[in-house]
Amino acid sequence: MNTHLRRSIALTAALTLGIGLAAIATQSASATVPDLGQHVAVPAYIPPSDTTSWSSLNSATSQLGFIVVNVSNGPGNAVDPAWKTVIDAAHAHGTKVLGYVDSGYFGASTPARSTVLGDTDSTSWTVQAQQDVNRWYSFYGSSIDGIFVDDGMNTCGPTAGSNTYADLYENLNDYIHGNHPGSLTVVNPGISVPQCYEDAADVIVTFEGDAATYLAPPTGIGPEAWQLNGDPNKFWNIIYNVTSANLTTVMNQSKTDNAGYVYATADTLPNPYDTAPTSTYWTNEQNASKGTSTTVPATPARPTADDVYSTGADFSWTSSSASNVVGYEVYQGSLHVASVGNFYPADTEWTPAGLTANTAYSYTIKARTRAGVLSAASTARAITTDVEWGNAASAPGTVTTSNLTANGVNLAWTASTVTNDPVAFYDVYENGTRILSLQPSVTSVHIGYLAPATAYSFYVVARVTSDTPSAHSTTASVTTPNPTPITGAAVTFNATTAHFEAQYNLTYNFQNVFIDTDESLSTGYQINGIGADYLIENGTLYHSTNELNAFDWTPVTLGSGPLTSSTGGLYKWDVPSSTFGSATALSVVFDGSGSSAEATLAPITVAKS
Ligand SMILES: [Ca+2]
Repeated sequence: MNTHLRRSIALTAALTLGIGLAAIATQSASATVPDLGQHVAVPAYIPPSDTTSWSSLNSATSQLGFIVVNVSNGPGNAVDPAWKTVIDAAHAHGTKVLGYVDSGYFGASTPARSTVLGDTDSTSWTVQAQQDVNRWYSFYGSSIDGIFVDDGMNTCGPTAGSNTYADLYENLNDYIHGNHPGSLTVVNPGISVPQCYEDAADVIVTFEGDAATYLAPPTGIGPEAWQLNGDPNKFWNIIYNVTSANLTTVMNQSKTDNAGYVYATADTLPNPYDTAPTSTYWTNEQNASKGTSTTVPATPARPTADDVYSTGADFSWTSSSASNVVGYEVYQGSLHVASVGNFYPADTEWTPAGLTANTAYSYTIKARTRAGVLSAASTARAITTDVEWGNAASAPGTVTTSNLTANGVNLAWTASTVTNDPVAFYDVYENGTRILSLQPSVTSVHIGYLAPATAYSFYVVARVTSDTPSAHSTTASVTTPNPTPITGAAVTFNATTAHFEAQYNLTYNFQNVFIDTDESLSTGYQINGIGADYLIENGTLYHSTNELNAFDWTPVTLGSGPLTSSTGGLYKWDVPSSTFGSATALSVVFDGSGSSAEATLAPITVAKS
């Protein structure tokens, strides 16, 4: 099986969080449509086998800004050759390709989301997200142009005045930019957010929903003032169920809402992102995203480096007073590294993330009009970052390991005791490679994505604010066990309940139960000799759409469940027998996929008792 159900981008309406209500703009303020030059950006959760959709994307004009790819709620467990083909082709076409990373709301939603290791705390989600970022670049290399962070929160913090949530996204954003210069980052709250999210990512998804909601947003859903007055390149709106007849209206609304990135699709729930627009619709969408004015803005002033330090510099430049200049593009040499809003009447300011000490860099900027026309490049500003001047911290204390499983281990250390300069990060090294950079308050982590039957060594380094590293901590070594992936699989089927359970001994993004209810291979999805008419994937039951052997499913609503528990990897599901109609026997295949190599058991057949 090489396709899976993709969770759609978070359907945030279901999220039980407060909505930032500050400064909701009225939709009627602008009668005429602004001349906004946009880019189309596509959540391309499209099976690589859908050559029609991929051909459409890979024939797009330069109006296509970026696409988001999602192998398995993230990068999967290894390079997928079919995905590599479409990712490489899109990148070669000039389209930026962003890898999907789940932030799980950093565990702060209700109910709390779990990492693949089963943790719900914000540090564990940070660890998994950083590891997922590393794996996208490790698997798909230079064809990855950035990272899409799903499941963004939409309040600044848990209480008024707290910025805890926004800071978690900002720290992840800095990790991505610092480790991958020039990468484009996106965060998806799916709804308008307060301005505390301004530095959470390069681009923020401030609407994800259907056309009807987009065109007549309920209170609290429409764009906030800082979006309407900000740099359009900061905002992406995603609208599904857009008919051909409605396309122009929706695209005009996105310009009125000042969204520099937009996606309209005729596709609908449950997964509006598993196809791409084609033919006339696609052409019309790209054309509608263009600006019309060709006025070239004045060349901006040369940026000033107000302060240069070992990991960065504070730049500023005189803002343009021209009302059509909405932002600037910043280049480090020939590499585009940022879009920055025009701060007029104040000076515009920008700070890069994670420069290397004692290294020469050169920066230029270009002004950008609302219609999307760029100026000539400014005179360059050359800098050389400072040397690592600070006092190194003492090495972190003894590293210990616990809770070793086939795919994970807990690592703990004691904080550096001598810190003449403040510690900025604890860096965790796995087999000599830095895999995590953590806030200085963190001294224990649950590391995932280990391979079974494999030797690992870990040490920790403290890095102070001037980037000077400490000596290594002691090294801890472990060898992971090699369990049978799925054990204890069992099915019971009586007049009232069908019960399924299995012990999953490896971590997976998807715990699957394929169920053939008519004992016919020629109905439903074929796997290991059964034709599955139903599928349980994690906490959801699906019915096959009955297209022969297609991986195409529709959710089935149950009164409760089907998942009743998953403690320690022992998954138990109950489904009312009436759901399966007149079935007299069930043939069942248990399966796990995603972050570990796929495991698929032989069918278990049980007659109704
Ligand atoms: Ca069947």
